[in-house]
Amino acid sequence: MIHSLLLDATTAIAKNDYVSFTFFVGTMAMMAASVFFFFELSNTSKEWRTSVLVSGLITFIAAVHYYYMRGYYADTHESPTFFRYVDWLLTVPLMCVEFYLITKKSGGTSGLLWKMILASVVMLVTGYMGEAGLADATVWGTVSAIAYFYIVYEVWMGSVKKLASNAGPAVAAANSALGWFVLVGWAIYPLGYLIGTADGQWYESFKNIGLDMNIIYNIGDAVNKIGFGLVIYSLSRKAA
Ligand SMILES: *C/C=C(C)/C=C/C=C(C)/C=C/C1=C(C)CCCC1(C)C
Repeated sequence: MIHSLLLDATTAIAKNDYVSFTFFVGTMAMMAASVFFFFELSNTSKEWRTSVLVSGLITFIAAVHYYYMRGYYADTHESPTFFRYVDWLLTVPLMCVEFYLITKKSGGTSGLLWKMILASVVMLVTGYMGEAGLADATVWGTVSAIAYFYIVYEVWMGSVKKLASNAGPAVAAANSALGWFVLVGWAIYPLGYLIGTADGQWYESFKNIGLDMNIIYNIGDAVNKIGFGLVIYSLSRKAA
């Protein structure tokens, strides 16, 4: 009785359905991380409170989207591309805000923030057009990648890097940790995109070795959103 009630309320996940499983675990991880960041706000110094709050907002927005994406996938077994990109359009600009907040004291400007946000929006809107099949996936994926490399450049070699170095060793170290997330962690996404938009023989080969775009995106989101938040959190403890 209780068993069947539970099955009604929560679509059962088949044993080998890794896509559904990662949507489910992703939802829980984002929820748990949000609770953590929000509760820690009360013992975070005033100087870092906004940064930790933004970490919590990023995982919270993702938690809500994951809740929907999990349900959408369970019902239709199709990729929730639209929800996915709405999530990213809200959370990736907030990740740019984190760079602004940690460099503000050493001269980070809103002009630089807007350039980063603009690059992230270009990266995501062009990526969406390719992935949703509204336009050529290779052409728009390439445009998206150029915008992505601009963000990598800013964080590794550009203004963000310089400002972070001037803000002292704790901020400089946090910026290079975030830089690794942007360079390696974010590179997970174009890999998912290649798999999701591949056709013919390529598509079959990816499927055969069990690679699926949604699994890759779900792992990427958990690593990047929670990881980013934890870098900011530990900065808030070191440089109190
Ligand atoms: C929390 C969500 C994050 C950090 C999402 C990041 C997404 C990307 C870095 C996506 C990049 C893409 C390319 C560089 C080319 C192909 C299209 C995209 C949008 C998958």
